[in-house]
Amino acid sequence: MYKVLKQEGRAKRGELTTVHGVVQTPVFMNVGTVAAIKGAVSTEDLEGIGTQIELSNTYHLHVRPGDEIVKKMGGLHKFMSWNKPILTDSGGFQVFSLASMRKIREEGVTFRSHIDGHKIFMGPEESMRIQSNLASTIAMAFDECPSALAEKTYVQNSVDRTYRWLVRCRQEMTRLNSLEDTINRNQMLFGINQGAIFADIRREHAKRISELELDGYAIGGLAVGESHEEMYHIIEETIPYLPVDKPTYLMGVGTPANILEGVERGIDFFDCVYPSRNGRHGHLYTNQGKINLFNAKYELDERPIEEGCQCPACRRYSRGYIRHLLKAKEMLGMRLCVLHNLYFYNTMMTEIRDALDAGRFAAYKKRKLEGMAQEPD
Ligand code: PRF
Ligand code: ZN
Repeated sequence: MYKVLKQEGRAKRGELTTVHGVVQTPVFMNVGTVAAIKGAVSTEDLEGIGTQIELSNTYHLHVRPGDEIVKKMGGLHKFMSWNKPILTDSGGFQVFSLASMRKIREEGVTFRSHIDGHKIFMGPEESMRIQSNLASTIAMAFDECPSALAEKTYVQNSVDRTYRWLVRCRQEMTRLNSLEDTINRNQMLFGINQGAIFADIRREHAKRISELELDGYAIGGLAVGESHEEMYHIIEETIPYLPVDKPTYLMGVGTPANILEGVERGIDFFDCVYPSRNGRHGHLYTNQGKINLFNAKYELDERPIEEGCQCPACRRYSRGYIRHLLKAKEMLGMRLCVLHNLYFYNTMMTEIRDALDAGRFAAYKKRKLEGMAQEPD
């Protein structure tokens, strides 16, 4: 059940109640593709930095260790020891971005595993069955994410097929949720809007999927090569045609600035690999802009990554020390950097929710963007 608690323009402050607990939105989902947060971050760490919801991937877990194994281990929550909500992406996007030799037909997609090259078929029913075996809180519909460069007729045909796949997803999910031996019989289903950069296709598709009364709606197919301005424009064109009383999710986005712009346009859920990926490379977010700890100027820097930050890295360690760990390729260096970045994202989301609660999101956004645009010392 989802409730809008407060609105400021199109921006929503919401609350999604699930069988695994309540999610306060807007929220950032910490990405654990293979049921692991890269950078040696444990689920206990996630709890410590205020993570509300974790994201994993159908495709990766199907290939390894196998969704049947996860089911036998009691489902993803028990398997990875995380009792808060988990959203699983459907495999659609990963098949298109990772796997090789894919062939798309009405039934689904045939492709080769990126691990050992064996042939796999995945369609809407397979994706739903895998996600049901994983027993995530929220399952994503199986979609095709067309390239940002695809021609309009290709995109129109693809989106029509993605719609038919969604209807099949919903039917299969209803069936799976009615089975005795399904672990999470309350699994939710989010539909995914597609249409590349064609506003008219996006709008039509948004209207059609809204009629299906799903548990939530994602905007997919963005942040795949188009400009930020184009992405913001497409969100503005699409959101008015999705139900206000359902959560919205902007898939795979993005930078802190992208998130602030997304919230302003009505998005509830975000996920992105940036905080963990950048952290592993010593690129750190601060309210005074990004810093790169590999820079020689931090060698004798006794300050924490960010003054006043309450993350496990900043509470104890200096920039100079963490820089040394990174240069020595010690795992602790990466781990501390990832923890700081995830803490930065989660904290920003708390600030966003507080600002929305207080009816001062616009002012908060302006101040935050100005701070982050600085050149830190
Ligand atoms: N579809 C799915 N997952 C996704 C995307 C999509 O379009 C994107 C696009 N940014 C990220 N993850 N299923
Ligand atoms: Zn910190």
